[in-house]
Amino acid sequence: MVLDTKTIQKKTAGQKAAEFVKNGMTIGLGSGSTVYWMLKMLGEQVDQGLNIKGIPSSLRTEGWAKEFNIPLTDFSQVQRLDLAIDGADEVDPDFNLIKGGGGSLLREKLVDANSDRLIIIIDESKMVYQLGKFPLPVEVVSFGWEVTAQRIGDLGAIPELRKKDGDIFVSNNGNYILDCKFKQISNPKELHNQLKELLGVVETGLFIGMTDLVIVGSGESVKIYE
Ligand code: ABF
Repeated sequence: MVLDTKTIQKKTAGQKAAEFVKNGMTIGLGSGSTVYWMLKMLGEQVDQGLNIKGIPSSLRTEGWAKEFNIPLTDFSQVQRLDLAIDGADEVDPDFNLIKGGGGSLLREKLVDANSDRLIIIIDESKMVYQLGKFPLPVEVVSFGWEVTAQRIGDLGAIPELRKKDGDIFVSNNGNYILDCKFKQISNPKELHNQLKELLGVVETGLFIGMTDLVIVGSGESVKIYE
């Protein structure tokens, strides 16, 4: 199968990230198509004897991890992860992220925040000077989502209820996602705090001050930023 340029970048970044996984580690397994390649590589390393456990950040990731024979655990067994590896929709020069394009932002944040180290893996298109071109996913309680959307609108956004195949998209946690288009996000931390204060908001796709290392697929190689 011939892979397009973006897919090659995702694959290269994902495979590189797997090199950071060491024997005995408990790993946070992020979500998305770049993470898929990391999981595939990890599966090969597990076949060769690598002893790790992973906590998946979405049902889709859980399915892939099982397909690749990666042993899984959960937060009833493990309080702290050694390393989390996750994708992103946008990354700014300060390593602030927009995540949640795949709809798993809450579980991703729980996994990423409870890890000693977070590596973000992306293709080149995800690097931006300022966050906000990608509509910010905000997970909200389904009850009264219309009112919550109005309050988010008061902050300067145009929120759109996420749908999939014509139906309302429901997250792995039973919530809705509002994709919020802001003119610009000049202060991600402040915006995150303002959104979190709104009743009905469960979590935002802004991941601030969490990332330690960014691996960007570039051609057949990678660029690493830390
Ligand atoms: C998850 O997957 C999400 O937070 C993000 O939306 C997406 C990353 O995109 P990709 O599929 O391009 O890796 O990490």
